[in-house]
Amino acid sequence: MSKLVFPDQFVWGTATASYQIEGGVREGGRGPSIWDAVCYTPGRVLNMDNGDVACDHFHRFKDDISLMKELGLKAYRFSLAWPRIIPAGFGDVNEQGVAFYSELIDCLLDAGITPWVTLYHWDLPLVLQTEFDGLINPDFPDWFAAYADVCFDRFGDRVKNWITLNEPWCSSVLGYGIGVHAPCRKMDTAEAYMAAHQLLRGHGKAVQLYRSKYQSQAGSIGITNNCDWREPLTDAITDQAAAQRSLEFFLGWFCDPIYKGDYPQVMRDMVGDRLPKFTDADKAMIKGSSDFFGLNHYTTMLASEPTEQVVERNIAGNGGISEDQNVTLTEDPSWQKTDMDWNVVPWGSAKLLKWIDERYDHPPIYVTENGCAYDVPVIDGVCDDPQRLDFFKSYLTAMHGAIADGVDLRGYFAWSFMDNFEWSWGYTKRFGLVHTDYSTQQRIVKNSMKWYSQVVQSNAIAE
Ligand code: PNW
Repeated sequence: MSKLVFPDQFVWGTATASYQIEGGVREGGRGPSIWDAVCYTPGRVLNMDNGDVACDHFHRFKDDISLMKELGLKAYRFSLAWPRIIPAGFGDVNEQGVAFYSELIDCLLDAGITPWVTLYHWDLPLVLQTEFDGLINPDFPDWFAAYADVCFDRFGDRVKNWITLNEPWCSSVLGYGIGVHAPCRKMDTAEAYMAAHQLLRGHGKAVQLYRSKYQSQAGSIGITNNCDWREPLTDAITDQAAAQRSLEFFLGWFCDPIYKGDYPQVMRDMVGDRLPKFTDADKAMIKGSSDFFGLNHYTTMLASEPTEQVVERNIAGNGGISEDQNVTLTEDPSWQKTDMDWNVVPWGSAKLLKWIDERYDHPPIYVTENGCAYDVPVIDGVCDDPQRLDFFKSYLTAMHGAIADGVDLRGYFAWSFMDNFEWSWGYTKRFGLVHTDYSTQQRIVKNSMKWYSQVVQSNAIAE
């Protein structure tokens, strides 16, 4: 049996996010977030599920970390809930919230697990939304940097890997363009572009602060963006251009400012005045503001030149603000799908990694999320999920190929450590490598996790 061995020092882990697993939303001095409000608004989340209890990780984090240790996991990416640390968004620090995360971080380090900490994974303190318009307020970067300052100050002695924002594309497009994520705005596409703009400025400001004030902590800091792959439907030059345009609207939107200093030209041309402009000071602050390239990747679509102007804005295919990019997205009927209806196309991940490598001049890349939803029953205490195992095996094999092809991929975090609250889908989509029984809070290690644990421990995939 041959083996695909990963580079030495390759970082292996799993990922979660605060609102999706913690629960304890009214405990420990936590303030409400925009997701608490959305969950209590009829029609927004399937079954009106909410994060009040979730995986009860707030109370069970020690057991969860013991399980990670038992499984030999080496790194763990999780997020801090801003409303636990600064419940009113800015101003007073909630010491109980700081103590909670401090204990969690110590517990990870005691277990020999490296923490990778995301500062913002969508749970904005509610008051920033209701009183100040949230992400579209030009003061957002100041609030975010002040919050980041507290986190660096309190946790930076122990945390050396920081991610400022998780998927600003989702916050902007799903939160403001399509309205399926908090704060569920969808009136005006200019708001989506403004949210993205202030998120990028906030990221830049937090990084500037970290690099100037906390240099002695000697950590690294970056941002995580999400992107699907876009494969041209045909070889036609117009379809190739459509695929490229779609990638620039998806990933270039957030990464061109960071690696090149401004939004992609195609976006400036097609979005016009609704796309905000960076000042020279913003450009200088944002350019070069990521020590590594954080990538969340889930699926692939086929892209082609539309026969008529796209008018419908649709979440199907994660098309973003589709009418602005004017690309037709389709799928190959032979592709398998996960419970999210997302296509399983492992080679798309290798092509995307190569595209990033070329466009952004060979950055060190960490895949900070990749995974799939499949609902598999537990029978006699066993959760046998071969589809998930195949998903991880095929994607990791493709990514290994990208490394062989020269891409500087340095780490991989499977989404997710355990089944959890899947945003507007509530608890109906199970992404976990560990099964969560929501009635008993029992964790059951799925067979895919047993396999992944072997991969992590051997730094290789057995073919
Ligand atoms: C990511 N899309 O969300 C998030 O970072 C996780 O919190 C989430 O649980 C996971 O992926 C699975 O969904 C995404 O429409 C949500 O392109 C939607 C999209 C992408 C990522």
